[in-house]
Amino acid sequence: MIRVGDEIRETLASGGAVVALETTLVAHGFPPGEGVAVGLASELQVRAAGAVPATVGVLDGEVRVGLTEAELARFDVSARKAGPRDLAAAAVQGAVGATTVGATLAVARATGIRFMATGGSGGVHRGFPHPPDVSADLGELARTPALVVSAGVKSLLDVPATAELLETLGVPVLGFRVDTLPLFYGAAGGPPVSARVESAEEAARVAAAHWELGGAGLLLGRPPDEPLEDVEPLIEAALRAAEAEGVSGQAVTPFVLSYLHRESGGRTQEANRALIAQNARLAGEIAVASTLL
Ligand code: PSU
Ligand code: MN
Repeated sequence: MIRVGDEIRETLASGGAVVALETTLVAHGFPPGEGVAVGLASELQVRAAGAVPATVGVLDGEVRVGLTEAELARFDVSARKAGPRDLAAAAVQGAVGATTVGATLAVARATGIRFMATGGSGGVHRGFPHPPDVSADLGELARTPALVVSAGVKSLLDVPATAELLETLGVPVLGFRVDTLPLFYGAAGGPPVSARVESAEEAARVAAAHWELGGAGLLLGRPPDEPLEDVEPLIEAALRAAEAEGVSGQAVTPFVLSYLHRESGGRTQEANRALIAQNARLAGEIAVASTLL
């Protein structure tokens, strides 16, 4: 069911550094045709740090760990967004399944990968709508022994509620050289982290200790190098538009991201692109640091 690329399998077997990457942001996080470059840039950043990228997606009846460039290009807007619940059906039905953070973590758990990178993790959607919408990313963080490097939780969500739920689930929320959780585009104003770390090596040591204690996932928030601090009014407008158009469930995040990209004149898109690459680089550095402990 799961096919792991040769380089990734060999690296894992020898205790080397591997970083899992998702495909939902490739297929649904950017305008058509632009996600592939973001995915490739993430892979390059992981390699620049000295680690091996493992991009995950469902293709041709298998869960694939490691994709060629041509394979990555098949994760376009027609791909199914695959959360953890969708992996099996997408594979059996031969669909192209673009994996979320949660689904990528599920595959990491099955293959022994301990690190991944994304833009922003999913969480509790705002206003506790009916029906409630809580990303499956949280459930997988609660059970997968892996560290996820992100710019925190996507700020279109209810970030304080997500932080509380992460605490309930026992998921450490680490801040990379910051005391508060980054807000995806923005760096400031998020809830406090449970611990601050100053280096990739310290993050690797905390993760290793957490796993030794029987813990599972950790979320590490790295603020974007060039944050956008004024996106909140646009986010509120985007969420109102989503509601007015009856957009719900898995479609909300892609709808809001594309609304922001359009209405900000591309500024949120550029910020999103840049922070994904920065997170991939740091995840690679932490994966490498963990092999040296
Ligand atoms: N980070 C980004 N862009 C994205 C995502 C993360 O910069 O599109 C995706 C991830 O795949 C994450 C998903 O798992 O958004 C969360 O979606 P939902 O809220 O529907 O669970
Ligand atoms: Mn959801």
